[in-house]
Amino acid sequence: MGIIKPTNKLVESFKNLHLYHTGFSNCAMRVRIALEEKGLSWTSHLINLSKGENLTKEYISINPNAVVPTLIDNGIVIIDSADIIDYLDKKFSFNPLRPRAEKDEELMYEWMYLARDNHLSIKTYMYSNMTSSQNMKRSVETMDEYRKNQTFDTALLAFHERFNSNEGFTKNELNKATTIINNCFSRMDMRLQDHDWLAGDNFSLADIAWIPQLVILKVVNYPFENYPHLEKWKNAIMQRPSFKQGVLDWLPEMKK
Ligand SMILES: N[C@@H](CCC(=O)N[C@@H](CS)C(=O)NCC(=O)O)C(=O)O
Repeated sequence: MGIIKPTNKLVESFKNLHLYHTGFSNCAMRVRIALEEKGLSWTSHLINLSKGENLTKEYISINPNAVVPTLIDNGIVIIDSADIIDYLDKKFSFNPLRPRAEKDEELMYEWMYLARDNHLSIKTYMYSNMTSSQNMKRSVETMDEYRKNQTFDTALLAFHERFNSNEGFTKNELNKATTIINNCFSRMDMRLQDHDWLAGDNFSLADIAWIPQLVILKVVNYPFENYPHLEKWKNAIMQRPSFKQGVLDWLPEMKK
């Protein structure tokens, strides 16, 4: 969605960069990695998703989708992780995170949007496989309130309706999500067979968009052994200081 006009006027007075985010959120990881790669300093506002802090009226007045991340740049509010990292790279031209050749840049956008647009498939896979997911079910009252407030992201609302229903996701829904994810990783593995990075010759927003998906899917033992070239790519990214600063430092339980 990019730049939006929030109903919350307070954030419009914020100076410099502020990020509303969550440690274990793939979308927020993207933005933190991009901020670290650019060498930008920023103020952290942690949102606890399991306590429903994203569902409060106050947060919805900043981000109408009731999701993290949200970036504020000197009062300008930007939502959606792909749009945020693109905004950051365009606004701060140093340490560029995009290929120079136009056709490689197009490929970068293709990969980046693919990661963003498959978010609900990954979420379906995660919620279906996480042992703790039953604790993530919302109460009837919370869902009633959410239904009233979630007027923007109808696909996300439908996801939560299904997850919080008595039946949960059907086998078909899980199979569909798994096939989408498998197809993405097969394509990535094929590209990485003879390339170091997803687009162009250097690390770019495409790689930043995808690495968090591997981080979270690892938690539910997604079978990455089926994609040998992804492993080499993942290891190279994990060596970058931005991975430590943007991912591991926010996930103390994963550092062990
Ligand atoms: N397309 C959005 C998706 C954002 C999103 O769904 N964020 C998740 C965390 S990764 C969230 O806040 N979920 C809260 C919820 O599902 O209610 C983006 O890339 O920023």
